[in-house]
Amino acid sequence: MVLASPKPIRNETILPSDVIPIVDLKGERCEVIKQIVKASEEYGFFKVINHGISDETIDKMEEAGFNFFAKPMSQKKQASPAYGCKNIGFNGDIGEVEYLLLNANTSSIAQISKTISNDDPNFRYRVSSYTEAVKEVACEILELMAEGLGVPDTKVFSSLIKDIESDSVLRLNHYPPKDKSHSNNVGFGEHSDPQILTILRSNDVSGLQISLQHGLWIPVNPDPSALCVNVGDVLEVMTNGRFVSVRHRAMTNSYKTRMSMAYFGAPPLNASIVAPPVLVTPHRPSLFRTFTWADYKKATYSLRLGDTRIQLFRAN
Ligand code: GA4
Repeated sequence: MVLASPKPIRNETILPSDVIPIVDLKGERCEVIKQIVKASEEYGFFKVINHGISDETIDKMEEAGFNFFAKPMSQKKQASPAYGCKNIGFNGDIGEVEYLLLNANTSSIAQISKTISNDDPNFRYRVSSYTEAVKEVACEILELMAEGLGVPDTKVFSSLIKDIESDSVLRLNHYPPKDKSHSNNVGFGEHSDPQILTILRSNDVSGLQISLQHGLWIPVNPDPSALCVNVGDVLEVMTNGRFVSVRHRAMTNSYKTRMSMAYFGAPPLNASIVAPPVLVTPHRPSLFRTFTWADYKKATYSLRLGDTRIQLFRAN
């Protein structure tokens, strides 16, 4: 068996993975808040353990995902546009990945394509149980973040993803192994997530890497019992640049299939994206102009995966 060690591509440096903060959500509250704020400022990324989502909820979601991806291609394609293979977005980005991209608000889950749910009658239930549970964790973390930043309304971030109109999505990414001779070992290329907060769970296969600066990559050790949390562009804006939206990518490996399940917590389309007043001071004036999530989403889809769209919304 060949073990997955991240391959440096071009002149990139791979740093050790043990620098990634791990936050025990059942730990002492003040300590948890401090660790989350520090990790979000320094890396925009951390892992959480003791998150409270049951193994059953996770395993059933994962099983439903594996069952779906095991179907013949002709059948999977019937679930398009929720299903996609290799094509990422609409502007020519390609990766060694196939995926299901599902709208994560309750009414949309009820409408998940018949192609998927006719074959697997439990699919909708599994998606809604997993999504509800992961949304709770996202809200808990966002409220701890707000408290740690001294924002009086600690629900200022979480209320956006709790809103019934929230534009959150759930993405299952399936990365089959690629042998070493394969020219491209990038599963999902370098990018930042546009939304507020991403919560990602993967099976025990490596592949995820985060970037500190261009060319400095840290592999994230897989831990199926932990959740990876990353700050998205909207949270960088809403913290007036205190938290950083981390760039990351997923590599394929040559020995085992990787599957990740990512929940992207997003605001409703018409929500205004603006930092709470306490985070805008004469010393730290607003770095960004006010815009809506619809404006940001439109810019996101007009650009390539690796583009840094947040710059377009900087204040002058
Ligand atoms: C990256 C994060 C999420 O997976 C996603 C992706 C979206 C897509 O696959 O449709 C995007 C990508 C992601 C950012 C730039 C645009 C949009 C593909 C792409 C080229 C669902 C999202 O919200 O943004």
